[in-house]
Amino acid sequence: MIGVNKLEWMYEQMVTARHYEERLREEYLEGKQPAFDISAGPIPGELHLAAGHEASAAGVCAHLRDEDTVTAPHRPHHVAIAKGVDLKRMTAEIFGRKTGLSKGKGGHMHLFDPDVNFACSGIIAQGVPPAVGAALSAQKRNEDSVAVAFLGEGAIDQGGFFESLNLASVHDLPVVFVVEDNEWAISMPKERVTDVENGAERAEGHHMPGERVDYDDAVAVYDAAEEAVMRARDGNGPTLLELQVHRRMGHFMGDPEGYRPDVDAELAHEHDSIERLEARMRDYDVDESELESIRERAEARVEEAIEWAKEQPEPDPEEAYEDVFSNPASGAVEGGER
Ligand SMILES: Cc1ncc(C[n+]2csc(CCOP(=O)(O)OP(=O)(O)O)c2C)c(N)n1
Ligand SMILES: [Mg+2]
Repeated sequence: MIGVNKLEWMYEQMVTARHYEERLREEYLEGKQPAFDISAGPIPGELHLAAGHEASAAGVCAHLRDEDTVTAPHRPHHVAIAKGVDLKRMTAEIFGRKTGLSKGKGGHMHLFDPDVNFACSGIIAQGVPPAVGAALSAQKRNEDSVAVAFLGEGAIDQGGFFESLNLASVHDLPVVFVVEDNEWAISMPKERVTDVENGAERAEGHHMPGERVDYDDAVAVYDAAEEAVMRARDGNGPTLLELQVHRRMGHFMGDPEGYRPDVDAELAHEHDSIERLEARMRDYDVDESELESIRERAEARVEEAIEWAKEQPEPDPEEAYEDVFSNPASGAVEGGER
Protein backbone atom coordinates (compact mmCIF):
# COMPACT_ATOMS: atom_id res chain seq x y z
CA MET A 1 0.00 0.00 0.00
CA ILE A 2 1.22 3.49 -0.82
CA GLY A 3 2.80 5.45 2.06
CA VAL A 4 2.21 9.08 3.02
CA ASN A 5 5.66 10.15 1.80
CA LYS A 6 4.89 8.93 -1.71
CA LEU A 7 1.48 10.61 -1.65
CA GLU A 8 3.11 13.88 -0.68
CA TRP A 9 5.78 13.47 -3.35
CA MET A 10 3.13 12.89 -6.01
CA TYR A 11 1.07 15.82 -4.78
CA GLU A 12 4.10 18.10 -4.98
CA GLN A 13 4.86 17.06 -8.58
CA MET A 14 1.23 17.57 -9.56
CA VAL A 15 0.74 21.01 -8.00
CA THR A 16 4.13 22.10 -9.34
CA ALA A 17 3.10 21.06 -12.86
CA ARG A 18 -0.33 22.70 -12.59
CA HIS A 19 1.03 25.99 -11.27
CA TYR A 20 3.86 25.92 -13.77
CA GLU A 21 1.45 25.60 -16.65
CA GLU A 22 -0.89 28.29 -15.35
CA ARG A 23 2.11 30.64 -15.18
CA LEU A 24 3.41 29.58 -18.61
CA ARG A 25 -0.05 30.28 -20.02
CA GLU A 26 0.06 33.85 -18.69
CA GLU A 27 3.57 34.42 -19.99
CA TYR A 28 2.70 32.87 -23.35
CA LEU A 29 -0.38 35.02 -23.95
CA GLU A 30 1.52 38.21 -23.23
CA GLY A 31 1.82 40.20 -26.46
CA LYS A 32 -0.09 37.65 -28.55
CA GLN A 33 -3.49 39.36 -28.25
CA PRO A 34 -5.88 40.63 -29.56
CA ALA A 35 -5.24 39.01 -32.96
CA PHE A 36 -3.37 35.83 -32.07
CA ASP A 37 0.22 36.35 -33.19
CA ILE A 38 2.10 33.09 -32.60
CA SER A 39 5.53 34.63 -32.98
CA ALA A 40 4.98 37.44 -30.45
CA GLY A 41 5.67 37.57 -26.72
CA PRO A 42 8.25 35.98 -24.43
CA ILE A 43 7.40 32.40 -25.55
CA PRO A 44 7.15 32.33 -29.35
CA GLY A 45 5.79 29.30 -31.22
CA GLU A 46 3.29 26.68 -30.11
CA LEU A 47 2.60 25.70 -26.52
CA HIS A 48 0.77 22.49 -25.53
CA LEU A 49 -0.22 22.42 -21.89
CA ALA A 50 -0.88 19.22 -19.98
CA ALA A 51 -3.12 20.60 -17.23
CA GLY A 52 -5.35 17.65 -16.33
CA HIS A 53 -2.72 15.01 -17.17
CA GLU A 54 -0.75 15.30 -13.92
CA ALA A 55 -1.81 12.02 -12.26
CA SER A 56 -0.21 10.02 -15.04
CA ALA A 57 3.29 11.48 -14.72
CA ALA A 58 3.32 11.54 -10.92
CA GLY A 59 1.99 7.99 -10.48
CA VAL A 60 4.44 6.50 -12.99
CA CYS A 61 7.58 8.53 -12.21
CA ALA A 62 7.17 7.78 -8.47
CA HIS A 63 8.78 4.41 -9.30
CA LEU A 64 11.66 5.68 -11.41
CA ARG A 65 15.30 6.52 -10.76
CA ASP A 66 17.51 9.05 -12.53
CA GLU A 67 19.13 6.32 -14.63
CA ASP A 68 15.77 5.14 -15.98
CA THR A 69 14.89 6.61 -19.37
CA VAL A 70 11.68 8.51 -20.06
CA THR A 71 10.45 9.77 -23.41
CA ALA A 72 7.44 12.05 -23.71
CA PRO A 73 5.46 13.59 -26.56
CA HIS A 74 4.61 17.22 -27.45
CA ARG A 75 2.76 17.77 -24.11
CA PRO A 76 5.71 17.07 -21.84
CA HIS A 77 5.94 19.45 -18.87
CA HIS A 78 4.22 17.32 -16.21
CA VAL A 79 6.35 14.31 -17.16
CA ALA A 80 9.59 16.33 -17.22
CA ILE A 81 8.83 17.76 -13.78
CA ALA A 82 8.04 14.35 -12.25
CA LYS A 83 11.18 12.84 -13.84
CA GLY A 84 13.28 15.53 -12.16
CA VAL A 85 14.33 17.61 -15.15
CA ASP A 86 16.06 20.82 -14.04
CA LEU A 87 13.17 23.29 -13.85
CA LYS A 88 15.25 26.42 -14.37
CA ARG A 89 17.04 25.17 -17.48
CA MET A 90 13.79 23.69 -18.81
CA THR A 91 12.08 27.05 -18.38
CA ALA A 92 14.98 28.86 -20.05
CA GLU A 93 14.58 26.43 -22.96
CA ILE A 94 10.87 27.19 -23.23
CA PHE A 95 11.67 30.91 -23.26
CA GLY A 96 14.30 30.27 -25.98
CA ARG A 97 17.27 31.35 -23.85
CA LYS A 98 20.93 30.48 -24.22
CA THR A 99 21.18 28.65 -20.88
CA GLY A 100 18.22 26.42 -21.72
CA LEU A 101 18.56 22.63 -21.81
CA SER A 102 19.24 22.76 -25.56
CA LYS A 103 20.69 26.29 -25.64
CA GLY A 104 17.27 27.67 -26.54
CA LYS A 105 17.10 25.84 -29.86
CA GLY A 106 14.64 23.09 -28.96
CA GLY A 107 11.71 24.91 -27.40
CA HIS A 108 9.00 23.39 -25.25
CA MET A 109 8.46 20.25 -27.40
CA HIS A 110 12.13 19.30 -27.52
CA LEU A 111 13.35 19.22 -23.95
CA PHE A 112 16.37 17.02 -23.41
CA ASP A 113 18.08 16.39 -20.08
CA PRO A 114 20.77 13.68 -20.09
CA ASP A 115 21.28 14.07 -16.31
CA VAL A 116 17.94 12.33 -15.72
CA ASN A 117 17.62 10.56 -19.11
CA PHE A 118 14.63 12.54 -20.32
CA ALA A 119 13.71 13.50 -23.87
CA CYS A 120 10.57 14.55 -25.69
CA SER A 121 9.55 15.26 -29.26
CA GLY A 122 6.84 17.05 -31.20
CA ILE A 123 6.53 14.11 -33.60
CA ILE A 124 3.70 11.82 -32.52
CA ALA A 125 4.89 8.41 -31.20
CA GLN A 126 8.48 9.42 -31.98
CA GLY A 127 9.63 8.73 -28.42
CA VAL A 128 8.40 5.13 -28.41
CA PRO A 129 11.13 3.39 -30.49
CA PRO A 130 13.97 5.21 -28.66
CA ALA A 131 12.53 4.07 -25.32
CA VAL A 132 12.63 0.50 -26.61
CA GLY A 133 16.23 1.15 -27.66
CA ALA A 134 17.10 2.37 -24.16
CA ALA A 135 15.49 -0.76 -22.72
CA LEU A 136 17.46 -2.97 -25.11
CA SER A 137 20.64 -1.18 -24.07
CA ALA A 138 19.90 -1.76 -20.37
CA GLN A 139 19.23 -5.43 -21.04
CA LYS A 140 22.46 -5.88 -23.05
CA ARG A 141 24.45 -4.18 -20.29
CA ASN A 142 22.83 -6.28 -17.58
CA GLU A 143 21.59 -3.16 -15.82
CA ASP A 144 18.28 -3.09 -14.00
CA SER A 145 17.20 0.29 -15.34
CA VAL A 146 13.91 0.58 -17.20
CA ALA A 147 12.50 2.82 -19.92
CA VAL A 148 9.07 4.43 -20.05
CA ALA A 149 7.49 5.85 -23.20
CA PHE A 150 4.61 8.29 -22.68
CA LEU A 151 2.34 8.87 -25.67
CA GLY A 152 -1.14 10.17 -26.38
CA GLU A 153 -4.08 7.93 -27.34
CA GLY A 154 -3.92 9.62 -30.76
CA ALA A 155 -0.56 7.89 -31.34
CA ILE A 156 -1.59 4.28 -30.71
CA ASP A 157 -2.36 3.62 -34.36
CA GLN A 158 1.12 4.61 -35.50
CA GLY A 159 3.26 1.93 -37.14
CA GLY A 160 6.23 2.77 -34.93
CA PHE A 161 4.11 2.06 -31.86
CA PHE A 162 3.14 -1.44 -33.08
CA GLU A 163 6.71 -2.23 -34.09
CA SER A 164 7.91 -1.13 -30.67
CA LEU A 165 5.38 -3.32 -28.86
CA ASN A 166 6.45 -6.27 -30.94
CA LEU A 167 10.19 -5.81 -30.43
CA ALA A 168 9.76 -5.22 -26.70
CA SER A 169 7.68 -8.36 -26.38
CA VAL A 170 9.94 -10.60 -28.49
CA HIS A 171 13.00 -9.62 -26.44
CA ASP A 172 11.25 -9.25 -23.04
CA LEU A 173 12.57 -5.71 -22.80
CA PRO A 174 12.31 -3.63 -19.61
CA VAL A 175 9.96 -1.00 -20.97
CA VAL A 176 6.57 0.40 -19.97
CA PHE A 177 4.32 2.04 -22.56
CA VAL A 178 2.09 4.68 -20.99
CA VAL A 179 -0.81 5.93 -23.10
CA GLU A 180 -2.43 9.11 -21.82
CA ASP A 181 -6.01 8.93 -23.02
CA ASN A 182 -7.58 12.39 -23.01
CA GLU A 183 -10.02 11.29 -25.76
CA TRP A 184 -8.79 13.94 -28.20
CA ALA A 185 -6.08 14.13 -30.83
CA ILE A 186 -6.24 17.85 -31.58
CA SER A 187 -9.92 18.02 -32.71
CA MET A 188 -10.34 14.29 -33.45
CA PRO A 189 -12.23 12.21 -30.89
CA LYS A 190 -10.76 8.79 -30.15
CA GLU A 191 -13.86 6.79 -31.18
CA ARG A 192 -13.70 8.09 -34.74
CA VAL A 193 -10.21 6.80 -35.47
CA THR A 194 -9.42 3.89 -33.16
CA ASP A 195 -11.04 0.46 -33.16
CA VAL A 196 -10.65 -0.18 -29.44
CA GLU A 197 -12.33 1.74 -26.65
CA ASN A 198 -9.68 0.58 -24.23
CA GLY A 199 -6.23 1.11 -25.77
CA ALA A 200 -4.66 -1.29 -23.26
CA GLU A 201 -6.26 -4.09 -25.31
CA ARG A 202 -3.49 -3.53 -27.86
CA ALA A 203 -1.30 -5.45 -25.38
CA GLU A 204 -3.15 -8.70 -26.05
CA GLY A 205 -1.91 -8.98 -29.61
CA HIS A 206 1.64 -8.65 -28.35
CA HIS A 207 1.40 -11.08 -25.43
CA MET A 208 2.11 -8.58 -22.71
CA PRO A 209 0.01 -7.38 -19.78
CA GLY A 210 -2.23 -4.40 -20.48
CA GLU A 211 -4.16 -2.37 -17.95
CA ARG A 212 -6.39 0.69 -18.11
CA VAL A 213 -6.73 3.06 -15.17
CA ASP A 214 -9.72 5.40 -15.10
CA TYR A 215 -10.77 8.56 -13.29
CA ASP A 216 -7.49 10.53 -13.24
CA ASP A 217 -6.62 8.69 -10.06
CA ALA A 218 -2.95 9.18 -9.13
CA VAL A 219 -3.03 6.43 -6.51
CA ALA A 220 -4.51 3.89 -8.92
CA VAL A 221 -1.89 4.93 -11.48
CA TYR A 222 0.79 4.49 -8.82
CA ASP A 223 -0.39 0.93 -8.12
CA ALA A 224 -0.58 -0.08 -11.77
CA ALA A 225 2.80 1.47 -12.54
CA GLU A 226 4.42 -0.21 -9.55
CA GLU A 227 3.59 -3.61 -10.97
CA ALA A 228 4.65 -2.64 -14.50
CA VAL A 229 7.96 -1.07 -13.47
CA MET A 230 8.81 -3.95 -11.12
CA ARG A 231 8.03 -6.45 -13.85
CA ALA A 232 10.38 -4.60 -16.21
CA ARG A 233 13.12 -4.18 -13.59
CA ASP A 234 12.95 -7.85 -12.69
CA GLY A 235 13.57 -8.83 -16.31
CA ASN A 236 10.03 -10.03 -16.99
CA GLY A 237 9.28 -7.82 -19.96
CA PRO A 238 7.08 -4.95 -21.07
CA THR A 239 3.65 -3.71 -20.01
CA LEU A 240 1.15 -1.41 -21.69
CA LEU A 241 -0.84 0.99 -19.52
CA GLU A 242 -3.61 3.28 -20.69
CA LEU A 243 -4.48 6.06 -18.26
CA GLN A 244 -7.57 8.20 -18.41
CA VAL A 245 -6.67 11.88 -18.15
CA HIS A 246 -8.50 15.03 -19.15
CA ARG A 247 -7.35 17.94 -21.27
CA ARG A 248 -8.39 21.00 -19.29
CA MET A 249 -7.26 23.43 -22.00
CA GLY A 250 -7.22 23.55 -25.78
CA HIS A 251 -4.91 21.36 -27.84
CA PHE A 252 -2.49 24.27 -27.97
CA MET A 253 -2.67 27.72 -26.45
CA GLY A 254 -4.83 29.83 -28.73
CA ASP A 255 -6.96 26.86 -29.83
CA PRO A 256 -10.52 28.26 -30.13
CA GLU A 257 -11.90 24.72 -29.46
CA GLY A 258 -14.92 25.23 -31.73
CA TYR A 259 -15.03 21.44 -32.23
CA ARG A 260 -15.42 20.67 -28.54
CA PRO A 261 -18.85 20.43 -26.89
CA ASP A 262 -19.12 22.65 -23.80
CA VAL A 263 -20.09 19.65 -21.72
CA ASP A 264 -16.80 17.92 -22.59
CA ALA A 265 -14.73 20.85 -21.34
CA GLU A 266 -16.88 21.03 -18.18
CA LEU A 267 -16.31 17.33 -17.56
CA ALA A 268 -12.57 17.82 -17.87
CA HIS A 269 -12.70 20.37 -15.08
CA GLU A 270 -14.88 18.16 -12.89
CA HIS A 271 -12.36 15.31 -13.18
CA ASP A 272 -9.61 17.11 -11.35
CA SER A 273 -6.77 14.73 -10.52
CA ILE A 274 -5.39 17.13 -7.93
CA GLU A 275 -8.67 17.40 -6.01
CA ARG A 276 -9.00 13.64 -6.17
CA LEU A 277 -5.55 13.16 -4.68
CA GLU A 278 -6.25 15.75 -1.97
CA ALA A 279 -9.29 13.71 -0.95
CA ARG A 280 -7.14 10.56 -0.82
CA MET A 281 -4.57 12.36 1.33
CA ARG A 282 -7.23 13.50 3.79
CA ASP A 283 -8.13 9.82 4.20
CA TYR A 284 -4.52 9.36 5.29
CA ASP A 285 -4.94 12.18 7.82
CA VAL A 286 -2.64 14.57 5.98
CA ASP A 287 -3.86 17.91 7.32
CA GLU A 288 -4.67 21.06 5.36
CA SER A 289 -1.61 22.94 6.59
CA GLU A 290 0.64 20.26 5.13
CA LEU A 291 -1.13 20.48 1.76
CA GLU A 292 -0.84 24.25 1.91
CA SER A 293 2.88 24.17 2.66
CA ILE A 294 3.49 21.78 -0.27
CA ARG A 295 1.56 24.13 -2.57
CA GLU A 296 3.52 27.15 -1.33
CA ARG A 297 6.84 25.38 -1.85
CA ALA A 298 5.81 24.33 -5.37
CA GLU A 299 4.66 27.82 -6.30
CA ALA A 300 7.86 29.42 -4.99
CA ARG A 301 9.95 26.98 -7.04
CA VAL A 302 7.99 27.77 -10.18
CA GLU A 303 8.24 31.53 -9.68
CA GLU A 304 11.97 31.26 -9.09
CA ALA A 305 12.46 29.23 -12.28
CA ILE A 306 10.44 31.66 -14.41
CA GLU A 307 12.14 34.70 -12.96
CA TRP A 308 15.57 33.14 -13.55
CA ALA A 309 14.72 32.10 -17.11
CA LYS A 310 13.53 35.57 -18.07
CA GLU A 311 16.84 37.07 -16.95
CA GLN A 312 18.85 34.71 -19.15
CA PRO A 313 20.52 35.92 -22.37
CA GLU A 314 19.14 35.16 -25.83
CA PRO A 315 21.28 32.83 -28.00
CA ASP A 316 23.71 34.54 -30.38
CA PRO A 317 22.47 34.40 -33.99
CA GLU A 318 25.99 33.34 -35.09
CA GLU A 319 25.49 30.11 -33.09
CA ALA A 320 22.27 29.17 -34.89
CA TYR A 321 23.81 26.23 -36.76
CA GLU A 322 25.93 24.94 -33.88
CA ASP A 323 24.75 21.66 -32.27
CA VAL A 324 22.10 21.28 -34.95
CA PHE A 325 23.87 18.68 -37.11
CA SER A 326 25.42 15.69 -35.36
CA ASN A 327 28.44 15.58 -37.65
CA PRO A 328 28.25 18.24 -40.31
CA ALA A 329 30.40 17.73 -43.37
CA SER A 330 32.94 20.50 -43.56
CA GLY A 331 31.44 23.58 -45.09
CA ALA A 332 27.82 22.50 -44.49
CA VAL A 333 27.27 25.20 -41.93
CA GLU A 334 28.63 27.90 -44.20
CA GLY A 335 26.44 26.61 -46.99
CA GLY A 336 29.32 24.87 -48.82
CA GLU A 337 29.39 21.39 -50.30
CA ARG A 338 28.25 18.46 -48.18
C1 LIG B 1 3.79 11.99 -36.94
C2 LIG B 1 2.92 13.18 -36.64
N1 LIG B 1 1.73 13.32 -37.24
C3 LIG B 1 0.94 14.38 -36.97
C4 LIG B 1 1.36 15.34 -36.09
C5 LIG B 1 0.46 16.54 -35.78
N2 LIG B 1 -0.08 16.40 -34.42
C6 LIG B 1 0.41 17.09 -33.39
S1 LIG B 1 -0.37 16.73 -31.94
C7 LIG B 1 -1.41 15.64 -32.71
C8 LIG B 1 -2.46 14.91 -31.94
C9 LIG B 1 -1.91 14.13 -30.81
O1 LIG B 1 -2.92 13.56 -30.06
P1 LIG B 1 -2.57 12.63 -28.87
O2 LIG B 1 -1.48 11.69 -29.28
O3 LIG B 1 -3.83 12.03 -28.36
O4 LIG B 1 -1.92 13.61 -27.78
P2 LIG B 1 -2.64 14.83 -27.02
O5 LIG B 1 -2.38 16.05 -27.85
O6 LIG B 1 -4.06 14.52 -26.89
O7 LIG B 1 -1.94 14.91 -25.71
C10 LIG B 1 -1.12 15.56 -34.07
C11 LIG B 1 -1.86 14.72 -35.02
C12 LIG B 1 2.63 15.18 -35.48
N3 LIG B 1 3.09 16.06 -34.60
N4 LIG B 1 3.38 14.10 -35.75
MG1 LIG C 1 -5.06 12.71 -26.88
